[in-house]
Amino acid sequence: MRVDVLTIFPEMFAGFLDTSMIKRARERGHLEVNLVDIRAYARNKHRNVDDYPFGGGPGMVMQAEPLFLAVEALLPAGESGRPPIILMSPQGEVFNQELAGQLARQEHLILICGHYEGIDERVRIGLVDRELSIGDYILTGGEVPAMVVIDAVTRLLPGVLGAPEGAREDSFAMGLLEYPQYTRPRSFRGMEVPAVLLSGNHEEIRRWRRQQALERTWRRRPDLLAGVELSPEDRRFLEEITNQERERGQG
Ligand code: 9D3
Repeated sequence: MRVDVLTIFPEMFAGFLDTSMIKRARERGHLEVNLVDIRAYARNKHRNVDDYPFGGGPGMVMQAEPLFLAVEALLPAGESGRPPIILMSPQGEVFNQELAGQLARQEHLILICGHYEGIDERVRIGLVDRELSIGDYILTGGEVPAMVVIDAVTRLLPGVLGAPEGAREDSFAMGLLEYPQYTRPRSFRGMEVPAVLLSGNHEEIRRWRRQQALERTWRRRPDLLAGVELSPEDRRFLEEITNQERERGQG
């Protein structure tokens, strides 16, 4: 997959692109990230790409023209089909795992990182196909959100992760929070590894992990349970803990 990133801060991406899974995916040819400095398409000699808002008001607005020129330079005439042009924006649809899966099927993406107080509306009207937010909090710009999207999409590209992880996500465990994990030593500062994990009884271990994942999800993220397929055994277990909780509440 190729991802073009339009930004006025390309240097923000250096550490991200040269570390861990993203670095490996690039080295192995699964991912190509092309950083485009929007200022290279500024008309004025100071390379400004923002201006005052028509109608007045605080702050500066990112101009339309440099973004149009930058995108047009990426799309040589005659190339069949046009990649999705995505604006990272607090007003966008909230990015999630399903959207990551959709984007991972594309051969080419263009991500635009906004800055300043806003972007000239004609970028939305005449250039952008969709807008993505990464959640309801205010950041200083679209660069970190673009890295979030690239990270989540890259690990879904064929060949990027080893088979075990891919298989794990297809499994019934998908959609629940993770069960507690332990490694050596068996005893650490008075905290013991649960005996079931040392028992060697794989059916018991599987059941314990499933129940821990169910209970954790029920307590912390009950909204996720709606999207999970529950076995009759799962339902019995969840009923048991809701009953216990009710008794505790009354007692
Ligand atoms: C202070 C200006 N804000 C008015 C209430 C609007 C605003 C403009 C630009 C707020 C944040 C930003 C910069 N953020 C992004 O470009 C951004 C973002 C985010 O802030 N949160 C979650 N997802 C995203 S995607 C892009």
